[in-house]
Amino acid sequence: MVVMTDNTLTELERLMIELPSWAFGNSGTRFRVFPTPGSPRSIHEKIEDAAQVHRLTGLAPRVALHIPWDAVDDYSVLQRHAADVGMQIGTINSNTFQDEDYKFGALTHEDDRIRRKAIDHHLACIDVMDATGSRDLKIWLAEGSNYPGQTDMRSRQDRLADSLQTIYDRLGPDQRLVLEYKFFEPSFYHTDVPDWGTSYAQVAALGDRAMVCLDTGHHAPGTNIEFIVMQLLRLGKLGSFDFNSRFYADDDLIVGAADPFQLFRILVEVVRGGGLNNPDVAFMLDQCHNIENKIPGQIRSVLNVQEMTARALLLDRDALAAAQRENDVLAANAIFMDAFQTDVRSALAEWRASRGLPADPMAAYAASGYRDRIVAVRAAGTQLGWSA
Ligand code: LRH
Ligand code: MN
Repeated sequence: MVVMTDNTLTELERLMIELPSWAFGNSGTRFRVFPTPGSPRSIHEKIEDAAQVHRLTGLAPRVALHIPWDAVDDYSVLQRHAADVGMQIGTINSNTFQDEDYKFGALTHEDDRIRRKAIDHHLACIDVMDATGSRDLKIWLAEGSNYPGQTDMRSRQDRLADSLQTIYDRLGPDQRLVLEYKFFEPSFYHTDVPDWGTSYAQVAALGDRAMVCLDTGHHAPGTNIEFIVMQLLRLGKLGSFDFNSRFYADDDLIVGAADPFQLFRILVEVVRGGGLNNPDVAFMLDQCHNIENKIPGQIRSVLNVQEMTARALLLDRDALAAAQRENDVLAANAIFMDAFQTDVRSALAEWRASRGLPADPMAAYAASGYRDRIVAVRAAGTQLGWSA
């Protein structure tokens, strides 16, 4: 059985992963949203489901909201409900990708009325943050074009910078905005924030409380994502992760499921760059469980991040640095692979049990009867999906 050092256990003890409210609702493919029995009918029920993940793993005390999907009349009531089930409300996500007016853009739109509407939506999201005590406003923009010549990419960047400045100026002293990039979809020719460089350029122009959000599913195939992680940490501009995994595009699959080695390599750079348990670098999941049950899907996800973090912490840095200095290529790679190939699962199970948590959270959830209860209780009413 692998022995985990005190330092490793201390770091694992502090690991905190924010859950996306929308992962608990029905989501789907571009062709169909498959309803799942027991799916939540309200943001309150989404938060109750998120609380199950935290109760069984001790890893996920915060849930991110998406506005307007999770909009309510009184956020202090929602916050009290979250507190009642042991949860906090985290990142507030804006949404300018489902409104008719935003067909040709929102924060980049040529029409001042439409741009103002999109800016006002973000200001309303900051009002929500004031009510929930959330620190981060996460902005992902679906804006771009589908055909060359369709639009002027340069002036859109200028309008985007202006819109973001107006939003940034409204932030409170303890609030931040994180700008998420994505290389394509729903736009297929150009995307206004397609890569880390564009997000960095835009947020660097705003100020210290504007950061980059890295969604692991938003890169062109073959991209060395851990290099981007290294660089953004080096620049002090990595604000948050949206963790998930993919085989092809923005598949939003369970983090670590499609490429566990990539997740390991990313977390090695997080640890090396001082990004682990660093309050400046938020860990969040951004996934959709289209065919698998959602709560165990989220449990599996946070356990995958915990497991790969443990392996990254086991990397023998001194031996690696010595081999790197010697340009001993094979030795360096062997040291790196040794950490990745170290099976930490039974040590983690034992450690969970030592902290009063179930050794096997997946089995504990299956045995809890929670699923049968929600299927029965939620048979009536309308399940939530990702539509405004
Ligand atoms: C865009 C995205 C963004 C969310 C959405 C649900 O693809 O990653 O982070 O707003 O998914
Ligand atoms: Mn995302």
